[in-house]
Amino acid sequence: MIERGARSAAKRAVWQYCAMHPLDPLTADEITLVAARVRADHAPGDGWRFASIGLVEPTKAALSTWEPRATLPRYALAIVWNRATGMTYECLVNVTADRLTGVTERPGVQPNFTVDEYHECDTLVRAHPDMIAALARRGIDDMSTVLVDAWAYGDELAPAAYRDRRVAWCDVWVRGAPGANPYAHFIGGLRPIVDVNRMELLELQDVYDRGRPEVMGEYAPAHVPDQTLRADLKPLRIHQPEGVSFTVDGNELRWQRWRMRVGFNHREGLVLHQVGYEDAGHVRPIAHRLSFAEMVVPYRDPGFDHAPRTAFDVGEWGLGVMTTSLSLGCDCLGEIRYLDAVLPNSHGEPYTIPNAICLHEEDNAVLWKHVDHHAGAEVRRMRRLVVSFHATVANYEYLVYWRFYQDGNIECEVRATGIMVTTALPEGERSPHGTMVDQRTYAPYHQHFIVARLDLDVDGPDNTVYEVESAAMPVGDDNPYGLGLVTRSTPVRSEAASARDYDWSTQRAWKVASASRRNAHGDPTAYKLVPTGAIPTFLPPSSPVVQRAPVIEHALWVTREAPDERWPAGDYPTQSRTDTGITRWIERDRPLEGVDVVLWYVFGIHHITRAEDWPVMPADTVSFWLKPFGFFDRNPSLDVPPEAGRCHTPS
Ligand SMILES: [Cu+2]
Repeated sequence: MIERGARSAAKRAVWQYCAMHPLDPLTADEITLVAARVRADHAPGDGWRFASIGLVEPTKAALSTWEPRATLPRYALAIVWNRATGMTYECLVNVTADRLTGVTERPGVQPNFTVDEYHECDTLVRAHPDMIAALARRGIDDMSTVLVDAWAYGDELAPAAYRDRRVAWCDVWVRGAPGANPYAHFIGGLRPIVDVNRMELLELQDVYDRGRPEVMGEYAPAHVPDQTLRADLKPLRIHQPEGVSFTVDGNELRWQRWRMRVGFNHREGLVLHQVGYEDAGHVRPIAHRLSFAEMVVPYRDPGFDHAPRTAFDVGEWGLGVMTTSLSLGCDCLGEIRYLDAVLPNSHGEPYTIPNAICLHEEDNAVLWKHVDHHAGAEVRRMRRLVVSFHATVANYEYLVYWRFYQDGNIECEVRATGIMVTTALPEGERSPHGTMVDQRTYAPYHQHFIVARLDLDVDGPDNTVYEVESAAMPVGDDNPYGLGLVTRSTPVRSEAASARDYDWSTQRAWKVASASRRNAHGDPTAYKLVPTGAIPTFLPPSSPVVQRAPVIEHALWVTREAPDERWPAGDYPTQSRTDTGITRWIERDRPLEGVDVVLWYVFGIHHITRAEDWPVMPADTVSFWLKPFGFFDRNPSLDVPPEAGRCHTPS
């Protein structure tokens, strides 16, 4: 039997289809319908949790035949597990027909952790007598000031006795005062280990007590002692008196010549679909899908407190799940349009994240300019469209900005901010693995690897990726001064050769070229991936994190597009031991020339911690670019008009 409330949700869901695009995220009614169907036909009772419910996106072939106001069957994938047995199931639901069409058992995996488990774990540990006693020995007796942060293990780093369980290890933090920052005071040497299926404390590791140093780890003005806020900032306001220059129709976004669809899911957060640029009356495709498919954050400190600390923020938790609401004038400035996001909790019930995605325009100084001594100056202001979202992952924030420019450039920027993990040291000691940031306190070094999944379709799906490099010509009769510079372009012919590294000495980049279309100058139309932000791993191949996520070992991977190849560190990186993602896929060595390719670009922040990053980090910024490279015949922003009455000298 299906619940009564779910029946009306099902009816509403069906009525919505006519107005929907096949790539639109699942609605609250659809999530309710899917959860009810899965509960009715497969996962009854309270002993089950939903790890996720997400849209199964239609294939490109299906999308190419779709017409507005027609209906493509909507499918959703619900990942559930039985807490009693620990078994995970993938349930495929035909949402349009309200039918469970398939169930796949996935033994030996752990699905992503859920927010419900995070909160239940915190509540459990704080109420446990062993924990209360351990903290009392450290002089902490007000458990309302304590915060317990659950982290997922890599299999090899979990205690052997617990590896077949769903197990979390926890950080313990304490606020200096009610309402103050919990991440100011790390209780080192104390690690609760929890079976989150049974919600049972398995073990409380208690290996040292260094007391609590007198740190100033507060950032909110109410808790920062003896601080006077600056008084010399005059208001800076952005006004667009005639409104914004973009339109939002459902999830379709149009701005200047750009077209795209905005999507969202629990794992990747923001997803951009069908990104194209209108040129001479036709929308030319550039990307079918852009998203972040994984983040891997290994801490580079082998000590007790940090050895298991390698976060897979996309696969273990989900950037969508961690997405926080944005507020006007704080997160985004100016004339803003927001989109809400809808996700399920671990009971399959939908909830809304209001203002999850921000859409706005920004002025970005000069687009192009020339001053002619006779004709005067021509200047154009650069404007960009920004699609952004923010994720709060416990102590850390990731701010993600996709920016679209009038000259065809796409910039993807990530800002890391929030609060670093810190650890107390014995008096007079320093750690070789971190930077001193406060009294006998250091912040361990760590790295943030982000894997962007870039399903580019440059003038259609049939593309070839070229590694492009610069080289100096040898000195000779035709190059007497050694000035000759040439470029070379080498196709990435197949997946076996697709793991590529950045090379500063050749200014290496990668060009994604159409196999069929050429520009007016005879060159293939292309976009170039400009590999800023690539970082090396400094990890031996034997390291557990490399075993789990070898994707981080190279800056670029290229694969043949396959709808089921979405997660480069595997579908289930939680408690994983080895890679089931990208290194498995490329074993097939599929040819890559003139086919539908996906680029996996690995970039990030090599975070050698600074004193200035404490107690709250000024945003650290990293980005990469996708730039048209012969995609247009000339500067496509020649037609950007001057600002009214300015920036232009009439002749
Ligand atoms: Cu960092």
